[in-house]
Amino acid sequence: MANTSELAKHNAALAALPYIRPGMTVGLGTGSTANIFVDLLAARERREHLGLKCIATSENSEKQAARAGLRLVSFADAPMIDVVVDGADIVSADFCLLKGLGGALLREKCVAYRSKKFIVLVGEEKLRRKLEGIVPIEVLPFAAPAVLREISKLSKRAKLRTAAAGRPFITDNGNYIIDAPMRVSNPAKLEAELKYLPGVLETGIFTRADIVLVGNKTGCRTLKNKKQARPLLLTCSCLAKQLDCF
Ligand code: A5P
Repeated sequence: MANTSELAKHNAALAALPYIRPGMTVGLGTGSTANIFVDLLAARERREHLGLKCIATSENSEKQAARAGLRLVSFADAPMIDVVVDGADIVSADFCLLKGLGGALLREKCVAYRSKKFIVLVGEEKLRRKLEGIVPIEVLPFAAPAVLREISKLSKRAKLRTAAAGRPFITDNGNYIIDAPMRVSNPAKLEAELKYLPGVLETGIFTRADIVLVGNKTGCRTLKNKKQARPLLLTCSCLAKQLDCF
């Protein structure tokens, strides 16, 4: 018999399936909840032949999706991502997230921020009024000591993530991660300020989520963000018009 947390993950993943329609390009998240969604999606693809294209956010999710028979594409074949389904570590009341405890934050953000709809799967225990917790920050190994010194001014307990035998944890992109416990009062501002430090490649602060599916042991409730974020491609086209580019 599955425990409550597993049931909650399963129910959230199940609730994401109706958002997937034939021919869509689907971003596949990383982590234990996203894994459940990938298996459910693959089973539906086998049953219904939806002709989905999938873009993975980590080597793990790519391997899992390939094993399950989903068709994988890269950004070269996916000019627009219809929907991304991923987990999160913390979700605040204003639909901001902390992600990256699994170490895949950089590719996760590359995919999520380029999607038309970003769906997040969590259990009740991850909901908070304000964003607070470990902020993972992916950094270039060359600059890691400098970035750690700088980030330590914001978070005294910031430290380099380690793996086996105390060696630095290495991401799929060959980088390090600094884990910085913080209370984030202004997520958008902190996201931008951290990105301003040379050597910081990405932060686990996500300032967009369109739908949060909150699983529990008997079902799932849906939180909808009324503020619709625009995919980056549209934002860039508007910017180009304003700046009179091209
Ligand atoms: C991976 O880098 C993370 O962002 C995960 O999406 C997040 O840690 C949630 O993972 P679980 O679904 O395993 O809790």
